[in-house]
Order: sequence, then structure tokens, then C-alpha cells
Amino acid sequence: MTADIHVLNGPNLNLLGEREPEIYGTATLADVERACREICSAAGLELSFHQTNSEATLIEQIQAARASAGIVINPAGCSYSVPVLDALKACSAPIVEVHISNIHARAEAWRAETLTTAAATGLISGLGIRGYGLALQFLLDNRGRQ
Ligand code: CA2
Repeated sequence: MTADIHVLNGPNLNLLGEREPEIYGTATLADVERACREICSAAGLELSFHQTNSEATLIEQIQAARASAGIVINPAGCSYSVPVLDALKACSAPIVEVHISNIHARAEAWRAETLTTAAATGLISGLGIRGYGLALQFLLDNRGRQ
């Protein structure tokens, strides 16, 4: 039995709160998980929350979530991966891609060239870790409308 909602995090996001706070803030991934769990439990939904540093594991997690009520994904460095894009395209679940920073305003222009966004219903970028909660709220509000 798969969880209702899946929040998936790609490579290096386990370091959130430890480096580059001027870009990513000071909250940790545990803080993000806590906030996501509060939102889902208030809505009576089961949440599966993962972070992986492995592209293969991320693909397996996407496949496991493919028929769920929704996926929130911060693919991080896997945002430029064709296999991750293909895995997302195979999902019937609505997908919201989240980036903590504004990838269109970063010093490195290539950060905006994500492949994975093509498979997402929508993108939230630059709203800090609040993006995760906003993405969940969208999925909850739109349940059954796809
Ligand atoms: O803004 C985001 O959420 C990103 O997905 C973060 C990725 C980056 O490659 C994307 O372009 C934008 C990097 C994640 C690395 O995680 C760290 C977290 C804290 C400190 C250092 C790295």
C-alpha cells in the first residue's frame, strides 16, 4: 500500500541548513519534513518523505509514487537528468516541482535549465522551504480534479 502523498528530495539536500544559508536558509530537512507531516496529518493523509543522494534511488522512489495522490519533488542536481524526467513522465500522480532558491535568479544561468519541470503540473521556486507547504496545499486542494 503506497502512501497518499510523496515528498522526494534529491542529492545533497540532506545538507540543508548546514551550508550556503544566504541561498538556502537555515532550516534543516528535518524541519521541512516536520512541516510537511503537520500539513498532511491535518488533512488525514499519509505522507512518505525521502531524501537520497542517488539518482537510481530517486527514480525508484518516483516509480513507487507514480499512482499516488501527488508528488512534491525537489530534484536538486537531478533536475537535469533525462532518466529522472522519464520516470516523472510515467507518473499519473500530479507533480509539483519545488526549488528552495529562485533558479532563474541564480548566478549560474544553467540552474534554470531544468529538464524535470516538463513533467510537472507546476513549479515553485524561490519561496524558501515554504515552497514545500505551498506545493502540498495545491495537491490537497486539487485532489481528484485531475
Ligand atoms: O534551490 C533548490 O532547491 C535547488 O534544487 C538546490 C540544488 C541546486 O542544484 C538546484 O539548482 C536548486 C542544490 C541542493 C544542494 O543542497 C544544499 C543544501 C544546502 C547547502 C548546500 C547544498
